[in-house]
Parts: sequence; C-alpha cells; structure tokens
Amino acid sequence: MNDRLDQVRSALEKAGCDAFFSVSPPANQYLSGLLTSFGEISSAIIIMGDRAHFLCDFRYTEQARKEVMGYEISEIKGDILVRSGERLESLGLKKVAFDPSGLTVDEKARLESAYTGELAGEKTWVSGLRVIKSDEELELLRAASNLAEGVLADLTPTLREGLPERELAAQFEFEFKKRGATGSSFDTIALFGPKSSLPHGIPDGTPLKRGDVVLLDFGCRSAGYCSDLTRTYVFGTIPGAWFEEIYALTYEAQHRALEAVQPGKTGREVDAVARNIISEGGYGEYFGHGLGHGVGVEIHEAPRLNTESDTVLEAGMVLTVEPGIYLPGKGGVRIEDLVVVREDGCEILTKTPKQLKVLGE
Ligand SMILES: [Mn+2]
Repeated sequence: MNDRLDQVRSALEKAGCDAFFSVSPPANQYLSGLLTSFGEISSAIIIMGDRAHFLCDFRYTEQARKEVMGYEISEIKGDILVRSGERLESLGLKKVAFDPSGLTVDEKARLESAYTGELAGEKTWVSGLRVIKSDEELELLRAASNLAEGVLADLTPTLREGLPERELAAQFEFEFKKRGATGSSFDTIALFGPKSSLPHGIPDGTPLKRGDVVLLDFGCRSAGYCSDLTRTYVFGTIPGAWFEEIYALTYEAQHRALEAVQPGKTGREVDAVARNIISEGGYGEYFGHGLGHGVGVEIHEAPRLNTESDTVLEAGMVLTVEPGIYLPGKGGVRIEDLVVVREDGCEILTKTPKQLKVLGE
C-alpha cells in the first residue's frame, strides 16, 4: 500500500501540485486498502509530500483506524464534500490534483463552495496505477475467479425443468456470500431460451425448458477484487443447427482472440481478431459490444478491448475476453474468460471448460 502512496507522491512532484485529492470509492479502496461501498462517496483522501489524510464518517472510523496505514485518520460530520473542501482550504493547498469524473455537477459545486484553490484535472494517476496488477492483486483476482467457478460447477448439475431464471441468479449470489465473497461483482445474469439474445438481460420468472439456451454471466467480489466469467450451455437438448453454428463461431473467435492477447498489441487489434472471425462467419451485426474490459477493484475498468481502444497491452494487465453472437428472438452465445497479460502471451485464469455442453442429461 505504501508503494502506492509513493507513486502518487512522485506524480505530484512532476505535476507541480501541492496535493492529490480523491473521493472516488474505487480509487480510495486502492490507495487505502479499506473496503467500503462503491455506491456513495464515503471517504476522502488527501496526499501531500510528507503527510496523508484519510477522512471518513463515523460508520468507518473504527475500521479505518485499525486498517488504514500511512494516513492520519479524521472523523468528519455532515457533507463529506463540503468538509473535504474546508480541509483542503485549511491546509493552505493552492493547486490540488483531482479527478472529477465520478462526481455529479451538484457534488462538484458543493466541493467548490468550500475550496477556493485550483482543482487540476487529473484522470490518470490512480487509474494508470491500477491497470498493472501486482502479484498480490493477481492472487486476489485468482481467488475471486476460483470462488465463482466453484459455484458454477456446483450449480450447473442442479438445473431442472421449471427453475425460474431469478431463482438461479439468487442461488449464485447466495453461494458467493456463503463461500466468503462480499457479494456479486455485478447483478448475476441468468437467461434462458430466446432471452439469451439480450447481452445484459435481467433474470425474471422465465422457467427453464428442454431445448433452452442457458446463458450465465456472473462474478463475485472477494477481498475487494472482482471476477467475471460467462458460459453458455443448453438444457436437455441442442435447440437447433443455428445454435451449434453460432456457438462454434463464438468459440473460435474467443480462442483466436486469447492467442492474440500479448504485450505490444493494442486493444483495437485484439478486438479485431474476434470481430473479423464473427464477421467472416456472417454474424458481424450480431456482435454489438466490445470484446473485453479490465477487471480489478472495479468490475469494468481500464483497459478496454474494443474498436476504439489504442491502449497498448502490457504484462500485468487483467482483462476479460468475451465475444458473443445474439440473434433476436432466437437466442445468443457469449463465452468469457478472465486473463492476465504475461510477457509471453496470456494466462487464462478461468478454468471451466468451453466445449458446448448439454446440461440436465
Ligand atoms: Mn465482462
């Protein structure tokens, strides 16, 4: 953790700022190690050359005093943005590096009502540090991935006709917590039959039937780190040749894209490998999302694999590779693995087999 403080301090010096300031929950988790909800602004961090302050409200004070190292902990009352602005002011800071991208217009105004110095836009310091994972972070990501895969392995044999999508989704989330995760890293996607053509469909009361496609996209958050994987199965029997065709094409696209993940490639180049295979197979218009995204303390973070990404891959980045083909009214396929970019290619953290599998036989 102290390495991360040092890295922010050396960036501060180069940029000629007096301090770094953050109220971003994922950035603050990364910099302090304290796990809080990402749903609200619950802490503020001020890093100066020789001191660092961690501000939080009563709910987190006891935990912060025990767990947050390298910072002076202050308990604050009332509006965290106004109190933080007042603190920046009283510390006499003239130019503060700050990434405003997570703030609403109203939140920014509250901060500026109390701080009269300069907030210098700084979007990349912490997100840039987060892109390359340390060995310790890789172990946490691996553990989160293994935990989620264990749940998949145990739940898929229990699928039965009539099981509603939302009951299966709830079972995933129950098992994550039961096995030690803090919860799911995003709302579990469990879609049956034609609903599988909705890339981010919401599980409802739709009952499982023989001949259904079963699309499962899920992950857990464990010790602050996320996992993400997708498998697509069929239940009872294969719904038709159309499904075998799109499954085989998605499988091939994913396999070739995984081979293309290596240092020096851009996000756009890796995306193009999968996209060209799907397009040449005649389904280009049915693969409408990017190939993948970074995963870490957040489920979606830098870097991106898509048609616009100029990011050059480097060893230590963690990404998903998740092509899909979605036929409206019929069904869809997505196959997603979590991978680490290594010096010589990529290491696939997801171990669950990908051959087309018929469940419930
Ligand atoms: Mn994903």
